[in-house]
Amino acid sequence: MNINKICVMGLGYIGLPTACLLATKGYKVLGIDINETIVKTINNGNVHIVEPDLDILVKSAVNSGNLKASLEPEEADVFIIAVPTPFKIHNENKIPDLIYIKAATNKIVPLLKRENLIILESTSPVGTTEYIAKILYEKRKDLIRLTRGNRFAITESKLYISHCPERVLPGKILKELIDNNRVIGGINKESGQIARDFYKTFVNGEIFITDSKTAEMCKLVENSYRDINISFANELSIICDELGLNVWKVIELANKHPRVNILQPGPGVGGHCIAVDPWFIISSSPNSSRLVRLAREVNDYKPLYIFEKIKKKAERFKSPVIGCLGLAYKNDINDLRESPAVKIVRMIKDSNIGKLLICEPNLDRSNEFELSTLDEVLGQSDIIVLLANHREFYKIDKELLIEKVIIDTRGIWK
Ligand code: SAJ
Repeated sequence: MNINKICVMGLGYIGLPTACLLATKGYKVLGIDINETIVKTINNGNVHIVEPDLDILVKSAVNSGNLKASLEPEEADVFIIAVPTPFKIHNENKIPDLIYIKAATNKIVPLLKRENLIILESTSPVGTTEYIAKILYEKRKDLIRLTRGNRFAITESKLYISHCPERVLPGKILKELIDNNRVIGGINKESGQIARDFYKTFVNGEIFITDSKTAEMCKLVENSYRDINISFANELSIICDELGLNVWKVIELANKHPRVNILQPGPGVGGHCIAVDPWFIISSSPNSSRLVRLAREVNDYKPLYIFEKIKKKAERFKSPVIGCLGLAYKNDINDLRESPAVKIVRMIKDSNIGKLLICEPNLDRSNEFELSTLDEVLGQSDIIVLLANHREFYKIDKELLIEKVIIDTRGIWK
């Protein structure tokens, strides 16, 4: 299959780096986003995301003429869908919301031609790739045929449709896009093979082909695995507090065992992946996913636990100043999605337990909170709460922390 032009639907944390990488490989790439400001920013060679080296890559991709952003897709050889898959609340349960996937699919429907390759990169509940195929079947019977009846089976497809879940770690996206192994799930054998040939042109990692449902489940399992392991570390931190032990030391020593590798406790689990994706497993198998749900509950409880700790310390002061370091969901990024730090800061703000100061070096400003400099926070606070282990905070002179109450949720001053 001869591939020249690629449309990337969604220019977020996955879509934008992917679009840039493909542009630098010589493909003509059109990146699509529903946000006009994002489209303009990218066409000016700028970025709306903090990610190491992404700014340089966007600039060179745009300058080369191979990357353009637009609100509307055009005909292409490959369509990559990299839009968000949030959850919504339904009868008090968190269920996947496929609204953006549906919208992106509907947008490309009239543009599709024979032999187009459609790739879903968004993390999705099991069955979503087939759901896309069904939407296409309903609107483009000239390109795709299904068997009659309820059972889904493609009898003939002039399109190749595959799921290739993204696996990159925010903070290391550009490296991991190239080096990570990939799992590709086709709706049929040819779809998997054609998608693999395409990924081989820009991925150094190994590529494994399977069916689309297995690939979807595989991605959900990866993030649930991490969620469950972090929840163990978070639970240990609460137990060690009760026993008066240093959890960081306990974990460090336990990890000296050749088969033990406990992760790090923190203020909770944030980001748009690990805090969200396990719910896609829970919603499809609610009675059987007890451990997956419990891990979510343990991790979701941690911000409240930290807030209670701050509140207790604040009671010692007449009019305490509480300085919070970090708002992002993890180190050295500006992503606030599902951030436990934001939840904790909101609780402090709403409770009036003291004056709140916040430093987030990766943000110029926040719409919700007033931000202070690191010097202001260190100079004025009685209580310092370390919420994100940003590189700037490791450089803090420890002398400045003497005589302050320290709540270090990340263990950088252990
Ligand atoms: N965290 C801890 N303790 C740890 C590790 C992480 O508290 O020991 C917290 C972080 O502070 C953060 C959250 O967990 O709040 C998630 O951070 P992360 O670095 O573990 O992962 P993400 O969400 O940035 O990216 C994950 C990755 N998945 C896995 O490692 C299995 C990435 O490879 C995925 O591509 C990404 O989700 C995604 O997009 O799904």
